[in-house]
Amino acid sequence: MTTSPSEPTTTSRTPGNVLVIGACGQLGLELTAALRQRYAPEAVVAADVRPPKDPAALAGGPFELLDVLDQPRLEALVAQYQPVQIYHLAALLSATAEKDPMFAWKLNMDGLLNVLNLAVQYRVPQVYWPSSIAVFGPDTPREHTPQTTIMNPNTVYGISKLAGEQWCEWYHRHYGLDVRSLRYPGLIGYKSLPGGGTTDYAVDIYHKAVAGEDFECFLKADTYLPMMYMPDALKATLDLMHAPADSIKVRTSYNLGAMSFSPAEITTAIQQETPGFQVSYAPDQRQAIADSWPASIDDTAARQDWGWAPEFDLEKMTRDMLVHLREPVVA
Ligand code: VAH
Repeated sequence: MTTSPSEPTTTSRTPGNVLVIGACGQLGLELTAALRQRYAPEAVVAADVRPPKDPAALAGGPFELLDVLDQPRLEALVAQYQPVQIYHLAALLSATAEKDPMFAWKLNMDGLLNVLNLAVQYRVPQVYWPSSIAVFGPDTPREHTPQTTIMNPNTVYGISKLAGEQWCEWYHRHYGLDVRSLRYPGLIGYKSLPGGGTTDYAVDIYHKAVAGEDFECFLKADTYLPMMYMPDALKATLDLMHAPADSIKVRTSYNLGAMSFSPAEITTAIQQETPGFQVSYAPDQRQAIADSWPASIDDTAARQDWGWAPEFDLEKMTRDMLVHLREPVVA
């Protein structure tokens, strides 16, 4: 049962311990690697409810089994490692959450509240928690969606992310907790596979192209969605977390953009590099989710407050993805 934080626990803090919860997910694997490059590898503790499929993926530093709903276990890890940063990524994504709404709400909400309460109790200096463009809904302006606008998400995932944003702002205002957040678009990378999202097609399509197979897309050809290459997402996350606290003016979650494209456009970009690659379209239940989300994002606030600037567009991302996916797998 989630409880409010008890009296802060006095702590002696070894510099640099970082706890990544949900480290085996698409973002978690890459963010853990980036943090281990930035900090001492042994100081970045990867945690997830099950070990990584590939043991080598997180072999560079400590790994702990953790179900973020197991509050005593989470508290034991926070007390043991005394993190100066917690990155709490564990959640059910949009498509999966629609299939198990009550567990999705429990994991996405109680998991966040467990982290926020322990961060206050153990005086963890910083917390990061990802939100999503899923917080917007079908009556949100779809083009250049503003930072502050109509927000009526109609997915369980979006409802939980919108509620989570409000909790983050409350914990900042009520306890002074330095919790920061980004509304990620669809994330695309070659080092890890997505799981249960509506934007997953944009990763799967590259794998099919490299395998020399045709691809069946679960969204319509003209479905525009905001997307971002993983190196840009990692840069944004670390830039946000290292920005001076007084530059962070948004304590719900920052809009974050880089590019928008449709399945037809990413197909054309891949065909420039992989002639003959063919895509067919078979929209499924994820089409309705995609149709409720913005087509493009206004991230002026992130650019003004802490200097956000993306590096990758569709063509540059496509070249980089295909080069890396074509590299021989080192046994
Ligand atoms: C999803 N990849 O599809 C996530 C993301 C904007 C989409 O939040 O659920």
